[in-house]
Amino acid sequence: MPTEDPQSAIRALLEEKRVFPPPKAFTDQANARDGAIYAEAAKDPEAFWARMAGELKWTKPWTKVLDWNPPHAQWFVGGQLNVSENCLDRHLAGWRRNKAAIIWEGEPGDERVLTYADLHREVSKFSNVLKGLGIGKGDRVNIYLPMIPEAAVAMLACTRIGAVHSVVFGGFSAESLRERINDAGAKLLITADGGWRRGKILPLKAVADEAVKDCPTITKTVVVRRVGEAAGASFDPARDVWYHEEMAKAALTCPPEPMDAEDMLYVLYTSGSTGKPKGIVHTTGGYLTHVYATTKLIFDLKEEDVFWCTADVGWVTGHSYIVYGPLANGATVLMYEGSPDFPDKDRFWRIVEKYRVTIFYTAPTAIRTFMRWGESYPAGRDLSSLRLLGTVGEPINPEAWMWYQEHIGRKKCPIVDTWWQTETGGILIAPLPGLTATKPGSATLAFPGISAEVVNDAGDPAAAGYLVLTKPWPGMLRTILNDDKRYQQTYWDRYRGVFYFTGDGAKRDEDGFFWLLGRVDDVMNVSGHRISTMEVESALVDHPAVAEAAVIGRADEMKGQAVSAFVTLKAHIQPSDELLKEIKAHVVKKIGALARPEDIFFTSELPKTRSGKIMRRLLRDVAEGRVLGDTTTLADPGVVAQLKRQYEEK
Ligand code: 6R9
Repeated sequence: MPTEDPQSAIRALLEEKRVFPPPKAFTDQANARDGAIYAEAAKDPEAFWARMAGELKWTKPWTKVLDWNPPHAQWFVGGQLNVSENCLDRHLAGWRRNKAAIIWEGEPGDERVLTYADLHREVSKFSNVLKGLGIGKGDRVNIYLPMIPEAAVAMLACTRIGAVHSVVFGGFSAESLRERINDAGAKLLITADGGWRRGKILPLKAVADEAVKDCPTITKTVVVRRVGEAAGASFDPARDVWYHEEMAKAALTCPPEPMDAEDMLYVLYTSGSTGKPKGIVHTTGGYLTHVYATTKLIFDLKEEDVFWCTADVGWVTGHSYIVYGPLANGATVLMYEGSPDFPDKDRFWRIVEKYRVTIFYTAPTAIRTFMRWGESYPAGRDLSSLRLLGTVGEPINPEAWMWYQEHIGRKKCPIVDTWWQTETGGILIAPLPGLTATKPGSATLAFPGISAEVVNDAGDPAAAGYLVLTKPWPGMLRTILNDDKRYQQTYWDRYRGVFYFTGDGAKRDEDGFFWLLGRVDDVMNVSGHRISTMEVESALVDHPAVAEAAVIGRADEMKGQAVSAFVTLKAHIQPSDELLKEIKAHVVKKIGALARPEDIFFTSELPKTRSGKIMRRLLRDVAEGRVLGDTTTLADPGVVAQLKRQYEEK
């Protein structure tokens, strides 16, 4: 049922006035503590990025920092480097060799620590395994793994030999996996027999088997033994090889392949406003520079930190801030396999206490869940090691921000609210924690070297409107795989190739601070996950009983948005609870559990304009219990009034 006041989150953002200057003790030790950095980078962004890139190891220097032919950018043209060499080999010369690179905790409580030397050896060995399986520079490799160190090993091994990885989140269905494998034309799939989630086994291998049945480009599957016998995974000796068996035979060293700065590094699929997911293309030099610099300055990484980003490596946050950003900085990363409430709701705080985590980065939806569980869970654990907190994925409501600051940060940790997208590669808007004052609910200012603006429809600066980026940046997507036209249409046509259109609404306050207000397109944000309304609609109409469907993201206190579906059934089919369950299950089978509709509402008609367009805005009004907006353009205004009556009776 609709919440009492679904717009309250946005209103709270618009009325927020509190300001928290950076704590002096933090500023005194911060990586970024000279405020001149903003002006200096604004004056010459290319010089700023070149300085950052210069902290990495290049095997051939670039000849030009930026080559900009709108809407296509090339960064560090002519330069060569290897990502795995920068994330691993570069740290082996001194004492960092035996420093923890990855501290891993499995959900059942098993533990592993890989030092930089260990990780380097595992990655080198797996690079040789990949080569032995016929994978070389430019080949596509699909990764469908749980949160285990092998996920990072597989990604880094691809970068070592110049193969392009495409990681698919372990919660996606066989159909979603298949679609992504085929779009990328992957030759190899790396998966596991299973993974652990809330004490249950995720049957990854079974899903992978189902997917690759129709993947003609896949020649082999590498299977990591994570769960063992209990997973009951099948094994096809003609196609499958065990990771541990291949690793046992592999040579210990593998020279890193020199890569051009603009060689493709990875593809990562994300939802857009059509049904088909987009393969976002990231390249080597600019991306690594961007995630290296943002990790160093926004997360203030120091040698002794333990950095924990709770995202899954299947999302961009995991790529940039579990693997590439922190490892390029030589940091210690914590990786956790399972759920925050298993075996109990203090699991995260036990982990912070156990490993003395110093920097903690999570999503607002998780913070709201912790709030609901109550402060006794964090209060019962020693969180004194924490010194900096971060959030990402959706706007944070001021109430959750304040709770985070008080109950997790114990009022001494700055909070960095970081705005960015799969497409941007790395963070673009966020405070520098030693320099920027924070305001609860605001992502504050553009990162040095980044040019962001809020504009109206005409493209003129406005106090409220659309967030755009007015200059290219090193981590930006280069194109959409196999669809450069869609790249141009989605991001650049709206402002004639001059601005990058983010798809987010935003406002700017009197201090120039950015306040993100959510998506303005047909993309929903459910618990920080991007889902397209069209994708869910296609899954719904794929069910034999469904005639037509419209999906909206309804405001939800915990998840940010919840998937709400309006469905008309084919003639002679009667609505029932049974059918409702069946249709929900169908969406899960088509896309994955993350897209399961929270509610499905059967209706005899959908509100449409005279030209036949479904009026989603009105459906949102109905679902959120608002007074109905303008219905004059409707073909039959009675439909929506009827819907509203029905909905309220439910
Ligand atoms: C990194 C990531 C991107 C969309 C983006 C926006 C929303 C992300 C946010 C935020 C407000 C923040 N978003 N961070 N909104 N404040 N700090 O989440 O990538 O999955 O591609 O989602 O998420 O709407 O456009 P992705």
